[in-house]
Formats: sequence, structure tokens, C-alpha cells
Amino acid sequence: MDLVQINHFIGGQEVGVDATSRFETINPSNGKAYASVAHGDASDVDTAVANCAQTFAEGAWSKMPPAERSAVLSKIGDIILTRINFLALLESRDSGKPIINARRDVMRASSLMKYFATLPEIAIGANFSEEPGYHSYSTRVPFSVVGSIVPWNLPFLFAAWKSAPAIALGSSVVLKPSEETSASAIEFARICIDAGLPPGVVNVVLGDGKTGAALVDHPKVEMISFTGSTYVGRKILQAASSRLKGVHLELGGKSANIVFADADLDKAVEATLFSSYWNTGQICTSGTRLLLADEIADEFIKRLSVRLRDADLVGDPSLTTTQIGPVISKRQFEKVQSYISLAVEEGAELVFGGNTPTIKDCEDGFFINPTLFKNASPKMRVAQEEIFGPVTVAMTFSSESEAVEIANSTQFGLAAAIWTQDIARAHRIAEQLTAGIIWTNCINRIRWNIPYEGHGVSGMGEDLGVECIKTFSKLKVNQINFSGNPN
Ligand code: TXE
Repeated sequence: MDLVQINHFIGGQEVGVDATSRFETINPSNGKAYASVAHGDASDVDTAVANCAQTFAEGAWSKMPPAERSAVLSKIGDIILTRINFLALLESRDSGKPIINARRDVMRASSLMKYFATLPEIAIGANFSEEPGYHSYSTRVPFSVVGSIVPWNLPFLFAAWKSAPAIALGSSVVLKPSEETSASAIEFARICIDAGLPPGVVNVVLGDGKTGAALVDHPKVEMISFTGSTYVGRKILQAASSRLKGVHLELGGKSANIVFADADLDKAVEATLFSSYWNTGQICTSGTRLLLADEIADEFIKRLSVRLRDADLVGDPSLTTTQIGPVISKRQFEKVQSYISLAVEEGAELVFGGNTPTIKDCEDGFFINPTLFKNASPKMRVAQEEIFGPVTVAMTFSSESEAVEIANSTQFGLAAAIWTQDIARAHRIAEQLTAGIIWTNCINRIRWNIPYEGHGVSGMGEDLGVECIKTFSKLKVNQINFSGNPN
């Protein structure tokens, strides 16, 4: 079978059709290569950045009236929806996401663009208290070129999410998708053009970590927005800081999902099922550490196991009945398997899964059954490190203070969830947790107008909401002297 050819997208057109350096991309549901992808080097990055910088300087987008910019962003959201069938199929084949999951991501990308369409018309400057005869005010100015480096777990959604704030404010963006999932970022860039975004506002360069590193190092890239591992986030921060660039990092997590004895157990079980295993557990905010109050631990595990058994979640991602697909790659498959073995070695008790299913027509796919361990202890590596697969480790606590201590015992600080009917307790616990976003009686709830920021090694820089304007722009102050004094 001929491989699909995927090439860079620069200045409104496909670039790199003749590229000799290429890599294959694999369909995770059958382990087969289906596409050949152009591998960008430093010179491709330079072409993309130079084109973005020129577009920014010429001002067709950066100086466009805010209301017109809003209209284009909104239209991007509209076009995304009209292409949902195509985009969901593409995304499902590229990432192994079940088709219903891929459709959900595409719909969310559309609503995200609609939200960010409101940003150009929001000014967050200030007037300052001044001496008579002086007037001082601030505005926010966009970075010229933003490098946006994204991972493989939400490829299309992140292409939109990590570009939208920058373009809303007038920047140009060079987008570098993960080498595991190159396809949908190109489609996002095409949609931008079809919606009226001038060529050179969103360019896409394909490639691996080296391509990403070249983008971070490029002198004309003023800001880097990165979502991925803490390991790479640190490297990016070091490289970018030597050039004093703006940096926004959204990194790993090991979020605590804390269930108190007074919680509505059925709702907490259902939400845990979603949080722990949705997207095959490949979500940074997943509640992968399940903290259960002693009194309800056995009952909770029993109900969750029954739901896992009855739900029959894993299957061929192209079927609309499938809830959980394969993990992204052979490498991730092996990583998750090694954590499952480690959990057993460390003494956690396997309650469900831990093995690989055989899926009809997908025999060579990277499938792992949803896996649940109980009686883990907080210091185990499986309770400390991000597994990024369908594996949840449960442990127990006997008091509020112990719950907080366990929840705060990792180096991460992305998210946490609390299940209780006692609202005072919910506030008391939330006040003590180290996490950028805390949910009470809900979990993995992201709304575009509600900001968040990773704590600990989970990231830096405010994301989403009006707050992200500060992350994606620079402060500029203007002091005017009309006093007649010399200074
Ligand atoms: O991520 P990487 P990987 C975590 C999760 C997962 C682990 C590894 O634990 O198991 O990371 O996944 C680009 N300079 N998350 O290997 O390596 C790379 O090409 C610049 C959490 O996929 O961090 C890709 O585009 N860029 C997470 C992107 O960085 C570099 C989502 C992410 O790759 C680079 C995904 C470099 N030196 C994984 N090296 C989340 N927070 O949601 C790599 N890249």
C-alpha cells in the first residue's frame, strides 16, 4: 500500500514534497505504517520562522482591527465543525483514539476557537495613579513569532489550543506537532487559511525533538509554548532562558483523586472511570492516584471493578461502540507494561486488567486493558511517576491530614479532585493541596474561560481564560508628561 505523504505547511502552502529526509508514522491500532512524513531540519525551521516574522512585520494580521481578527477566529471554529467527519477519521487513524473520542476533541477545538475569538477585543491594560501633569498607562503587545510544540495525546485539539491565544493577540505561530501525530496539525493550518487567516500566520514544521529544539533555539522566536513531558520542558526552559524568551510550559501530572467516606460513591465511581481511562489514560490531568477513605475503600474498588468488567471499554477505535483504543506507540506500550510489572514487584495488588486484549482486525495494535491496582503505598514509583496509560493506583487514608499528605507527596502539582458532601471539608482540603486546578465533585473539567497553571514540576504560565493574555504577550507602559516640567 502506498504511504500517505504528509509535508510541512509554510506560507499557506504545502512545502517539502521533495524532502529526502522522511519518517514513517504508525497507526497504533494495527502497528502498521500508513504515512511518510517530511522530517524538518534547522533550515526548514528557519524558513517557517522567517516567513512568520515577515508576516508579523507586514501587519496583515498583527495590525488587523480586533473585530476582524475575532471574525476570522470564529470562522476557523465554524469550518472545523463542517469537517468533523474527515478530521475525526484522520485523528483516529493517526493517534488510535476511538472515533467518538476523536469527534469530541474536534468539537472541543471548534468551541475553543469560538472562545478565543472573544480575546482580541478584550484589552487588559491599566491606568496608573500619577502625579499632576503626568498620565501613565499600560498595554499588552504580542510576541512576533511564537513556537508552539505539542504532544500526541490531543493532536488536533492542542494544535488549536496552543496556537489560538497567540494568534488572537496578533502573533504568528510556528507549530511543531509530535512526530507520532503529524497529520491533523496540517489540517488545522489549512482550515486557518480557508477561514481567511493570512498565509504565514500559522506555519507547521514536522519532525521530532531535534526539530523542536531548532525552533526553541531560533533567535526570531520570541516565545515558546510547550506541552509535553517534564523532562523535555526542563530542557526547553534552559535553552529558551539563555535567549530570554517567553516560556509557557504545561507538563506532566500524577493527580490525586480523593474520595471521602461521605461521597456519593456511584457518581465518584463513574467519574473515576472516565478520568482514569478516557483517552487510554493519556491525559496529563487524569486522576491516576486514587485516594480512598478507609471506610469505603473496599466498596469503591468493588464498584469500580464491576463497572470496568461490565463496560467492555476496549476495542477497535474505528467502531463507534469503542471507548478505549490503543496507546500511542510501541514505545509507550512497553513503558506502560513495564510500570505494570513494576507495580506488582513493588507489592501493589492487581485488581483488574494488567494484560493485553486481542482485538478483532487489530491484532498488532498497542492495546492494554484498563488496569487497577489497590493497596499501593504513596512512596512506590508507580504512585510517584507519570505512567501515561490506562493504569490507576489506589491507596487508602484514615484522616483528612493523611489524605492531604499523600496528595502532596509527588513532585507534580497539576490537578486534584475531591469527592465529599461536606462543603467545608472540600474548602479545607483544597486550601492545603498543591495543584493548579482542583475539582470538587467533578473531575477533568476544563472550560476555556477558566484559567489554570501547573504547580510544582507540572508547568508554568497561566493558560486559558483572560489570564492567558499575560502569558502570551508583553507588558508595555507609556508615561506622558504634559506638566510643562522638563521631566
Ligand atoms: O513527550 P515529549 P513524549 C509525558 C508522558 C509521556 C512522556 C513522554 O508521561 O509518557 O511525556 O512522551 C517535542 N526540544 N507527556 O516522548 O518527548 C516532541 O517532538 C523541543 C505528558 O511524546 O515531551 C513533541 O512534539 N521539543 C503530556 C513534544 O516535544 C522537543 C503529553 C512532546 O514530546 C524536544 C505528552 C526538545 N529537546 C507526554 N524533545 C502532557 N503534559 O499532556 C522532544 N520535543
